Parts: sequence; C-alpha cells; structure tokens
Amino acid sequence: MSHPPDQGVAQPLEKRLQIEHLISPSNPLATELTAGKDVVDGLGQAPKSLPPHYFYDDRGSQLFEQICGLPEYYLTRTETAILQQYAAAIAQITGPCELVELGSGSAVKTRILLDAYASLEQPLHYMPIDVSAGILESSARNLLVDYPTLQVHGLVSTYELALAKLEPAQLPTRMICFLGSSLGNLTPAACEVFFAQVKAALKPGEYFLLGFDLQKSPDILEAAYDDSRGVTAEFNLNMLHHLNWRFQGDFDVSQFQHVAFYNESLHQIEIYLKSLRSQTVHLRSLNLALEFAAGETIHTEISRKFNLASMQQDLQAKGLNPIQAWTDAKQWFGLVLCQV
Ligand code: AVJ
Repeated sequence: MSHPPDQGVAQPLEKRLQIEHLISPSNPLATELTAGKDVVDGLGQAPKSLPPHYFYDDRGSQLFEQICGLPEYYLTRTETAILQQYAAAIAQITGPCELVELGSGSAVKTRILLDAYASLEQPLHYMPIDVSAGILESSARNLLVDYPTLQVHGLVSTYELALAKLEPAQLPTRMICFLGSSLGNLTPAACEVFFAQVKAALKPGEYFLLGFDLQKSPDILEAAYDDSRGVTAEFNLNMLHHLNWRFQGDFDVSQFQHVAFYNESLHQIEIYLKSLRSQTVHLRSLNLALEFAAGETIHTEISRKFNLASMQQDLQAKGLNPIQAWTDAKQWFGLVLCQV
C-alpha cells in the first residue's frame, strides 16, 4: 500500500505554505479599506455609526481573544464543545475535503476540524481567508508545525473578494467554514447577499459549515456583552484608540462609555459608544471635525441571535441545503452543515 501523494515524506514547511494577496496596494479595494471612506460615511450620518471591522487592530484582536475566555462570553466555549463532540461526524459525512475558513482567528476550532480530517488519512488542505496578513501568516505557520502533512493556501482578502475568486478544490470536495457567529454582525440584507456569495462559490455537492449564536434570555446575552471585568467595554472603546492612530484623531477615550443591550424585537445585541459630554473630535487625516452632544452615541456593532429552525429554512431557501444541525444541551449555540 502506498501513501496518498502528499502524506509520504513530509515536505518542509515553506513548501507547504502559499499566501496569496488579493488585496494589495495595486487593488483599488485596498485603498477603500485603508482610506477611511467608511469612517467618513458612518460618522457623517445621524445617528453616527462605525463598521465593526475597526475593532480589530492588534490590541483589539488581543482583547477579542480575552473576551473569548470570559466566564460570561459563552459563545466560543459552547461552539468549541459542539465541534469537539461532532467534528468526527462532520468529517465522516463530507469525506476528504479542502477546508476553507472565513476569518480564522486563534484557530483553536480549526484544529478540532483538522484533527478530525487528519484521521481520515487523506491529504489535508486548509485555506484561511483573512484581511490581516500578519494574523493569517502566523497562525498558518503554527498549524504547519503541528500538522506535518498539512498544505496551507492562505488568501489575504475580504470574504467577498475571496468567495468570488475561489479556484476549484484540489481535493474531492470543499467545505467553507464560517464559525464563531461572525454572521451575527451582518444585517438581514447583508446576510442574504453573503449566503448568495457562498452558494456561488461552491459546486454542487460541496459543503458550508455555519456556527451561530441562538436566542436566549436577555440577562445571559447582556452579561456576555457587558462583562463584569470590563473587557468588552475596553474592546469597544479601543475602536477610538484605533481611529486616533489610524487617522490622526484626538478622541478623548475617557469621555466615552460602553453601552450594550439586547433589542428583543430585532433579536440582536446592540453596542454603542456614548459621549459623556458635549465635545468636538477631529480626525485630521480624514479632514473631519465632529460634534458630539452629551449622551450622543456611535453605533459600533450588532450581534444577531438566531433561531435554529428558521436559520435552516433561510439556508434552504438560498440553495444551501441543511443536511445536519447540532447544538449543545442548553441550546445556546447552533452549528449547521449544508450541502449545495
Ligand atoms: C466576533 C462578531 C462573533 O458578536 O459576539 C464580542 C464580537 N463583540 N463581544 C460577537 C463581539 C463584543 C463577536 N463576533
């Protein structure tokens, strides 16, 4: 019996790593991402808002990792437990499979899936997609050290761009993974567009694995987004520090306050930064002077909470047919495997 082609003698790490930049200085999209057009638009509106991707500078990414370990923030822990319990079943259903992950983060959950696919004793292919080249490369290198037969093809890209440009999978099939309830940041309209993009990126028979937070008591939800140690408050306020260095701003961060509450009719956590007094803020490199009234807010995030059955219906309606759904004992978090 011979080994599958790339499972024989392990290749050196560099040969197993490829990183492709879909956003580069020559791509107009990169300019849009860095030019702060979305900041000008969001802060120019009434009510003011900012897109949640500004949470994630280096400090913000660190704070998010800290949030994931908080006692009140049950999401990460619960999804990880579901994956630990069912990853083997998922690998059995799909068989050998290229794993495409939208937003890879700390890759703890990726490892659970890779472990399950590694035990199929077939080539292991992983394609992480992230806008941050630094995070993408360092987490890819860590994985390559621990999985000696793994091939990583990373894309430095937005989700949209990457989904539009996926080349055919080299393995028999492919699974696009979107974990961590990142979907919750999307408005219903944006969510529809996103599902259509996922569908268009997959060939018939290919898979989509979606993890999302479920509706539950407001007390539990509000504690998860306003924790007793104030880490979420710091994470939210850090967006202002980020804007200060990125756009030569003079936000006095101590004059803003973290606000988070559950909007029960829209089934979403809403997060704001509230100005504690009337003040003027400048973002010099954007040529902006902003007036804040005392108590005025900037809307920084929505985090939607879903119903497991209606999510399956929505997916079905988009041609992403749910073939199996899993949850935890408390039904706090959902994981759905779909097949096109
Ligand atoms: C990364 C969007 C899934 O909505 O729970 C955590 C972000 N914001 N605490 C979430 C977040 C405040 C998180 N997502």
